Amino acid sequence: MIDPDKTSINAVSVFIKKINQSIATHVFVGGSIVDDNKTDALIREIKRFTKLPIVLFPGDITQITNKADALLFLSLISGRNPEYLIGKHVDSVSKLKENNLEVIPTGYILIENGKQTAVEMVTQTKPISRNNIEYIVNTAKAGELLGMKLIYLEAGSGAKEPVTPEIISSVKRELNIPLIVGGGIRTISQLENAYKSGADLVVIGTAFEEDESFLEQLK
Ligand code: 1GP
Repeated sequence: MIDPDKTSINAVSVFIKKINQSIATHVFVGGSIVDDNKTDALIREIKRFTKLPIVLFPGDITQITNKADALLFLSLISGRNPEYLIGKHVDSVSKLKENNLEVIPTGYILIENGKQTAVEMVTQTKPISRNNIEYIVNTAKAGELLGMKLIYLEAGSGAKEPVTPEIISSVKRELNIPLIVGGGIRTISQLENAYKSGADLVVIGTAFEEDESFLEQLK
């Protein structure tokens, strides 16, 4: 995952070449707080260097751009803020009608990780306690029953602790749709644990921002 607010356009070519040589299968682009138009310019540059699919992970409507291939249409189903459950989605429709993005309805579930995250601050919602596994599972299942095509378990960018293997395996056992896991994954063993527990896709952002050589370990 690349956060347009933390990535300089000049650094894209070198970084994307490392991504191409790694096991990465998709490039996610997005962030909780991003200046207008940065996403569009960044994706244009990324596309010059890779054929991997570019998937928008937007914190806001301004980040929607037809330069990407797909959009995670995120509904924050762990929270109870109507704006992030359906409001922003309604507001984005005219923009979505103008372009050919593949829109993927995604149940986005924020799980408490030991410190407050940007998602929590921006959306003014509380994460679900990591100890309340039954509630996390039921939230994910409710998302599936509502017709969502993906569930994303999020500990939050830069999380102290990633989503635990127990949470991932409990959710995966009940789901018939793919499961994405992200937030706070900084080591190969955390990455392997997430996949072994049942994640279909694991998202990494901060670890690459802090140390690009981590990407070189993922060949
Ligand atoms: C954030 O899940 C992603 O939305 C990635 O988190 O930046 O902690 O890797 P990190």
